[in-house]
Amino acid sequence: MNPMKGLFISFEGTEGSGKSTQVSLLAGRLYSLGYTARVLREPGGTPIGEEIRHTLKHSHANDAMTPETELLLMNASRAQLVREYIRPALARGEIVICDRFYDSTTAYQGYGRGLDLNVVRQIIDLAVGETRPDLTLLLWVPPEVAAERLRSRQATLPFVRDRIEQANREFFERVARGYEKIAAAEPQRIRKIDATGDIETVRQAIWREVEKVLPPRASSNPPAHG
Ligand code: Z5A
Repeated sequence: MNPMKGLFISFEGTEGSGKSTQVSLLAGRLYSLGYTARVLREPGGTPIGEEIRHTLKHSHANDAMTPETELLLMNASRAQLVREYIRPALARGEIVICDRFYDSTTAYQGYGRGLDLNVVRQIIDLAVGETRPDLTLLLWVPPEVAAERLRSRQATLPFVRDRIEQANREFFERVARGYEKIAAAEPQRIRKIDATGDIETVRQAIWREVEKVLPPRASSNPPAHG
C-alpha cells in the first residue's frame, strides 16, 4: 500500500490492448461506488505534460529525436504529473488511475529503444521518488489482435500515426518481451490480464484484481450497485 492514504493503480500494455477503454470503465465503476477516482495519462496529464506529449508524438521537428531525449521527456512529463497531481490526490485519499506510468519507460525506452536499463531506472527514480503504483494491470493481447483493434478504430476516427507508432515491428516485439520481463520481476504489484476477450470479460478480470486492494468506503458514500 502507498505510504500516503490513497490508492494508486496504473494500466500498462502495448498499443491497442484496450487500456483507455478499461481505465474509463474502472473509473465509472469506482464513482458509482462512491469513491473519488482521478484519471490521468502519460505522457501528459498536466498542462506542461501535454505540451511535452505533443513534442514527443506530433511536433513537426520530432523526427530527429534521439532515444535519450525521448527518455528524458517522458520523465520530465512524469516528474510534473507526480508532484502536481498524483501526490496531492493520494494525500487526499483519492484513487489515482494512470493510463501508463514508469513501466512504459522500461518497456519502450529500455527494452524497445535499447537504452541501458540501469540508466533508465535512475531517471525513473528521479522522476517518481517514492510514488509507486500499488497495483499495475498489464493488459495482454497478441500483436495481431492489437493491430486489428487499431485498424477498426482507424476506420471510425480521424487517426494519424504518431512518431512512436511508426517504429518497426521488431521494436514492438522487444517492447512486448520487455513487458513480460517487467511483470515477471514484480508479480506482487503487476497483474497480467488476458485482454483478448470482449470488453465486458476484460472489465470483470480487472475488477477482480482491483477489489483485492480497494480501501473501505467512507460510510457517508452512496451504496454500492452493479
Ligand atoms: N510511451 C513511451 O514510449 N514511454 C513512456 O514512458 C510512456 C509512453 C508513458 C502513448 O501513446 C505512447 O507513448 C505509446 C507508448 C509511449 N506509444 N506507442 N505505441 P497513446 O497514449 O496515444 O496511446 P497508447 O497508450 O499506446 O494506447 P492506445 O493506442 O490509445 O490504445 P489502448 O488505450 O490500449 O486501447 P483503446 O483505445 O482502449 O482500444 C483500442 C480500440 O480497441 C478501440 O477502438 C476500442 O474500442 C477497441 N477495444 C478495446 N478493448 C477491446 C476489446 N476487449 N475487444 C475488442 N475491441 C476492443
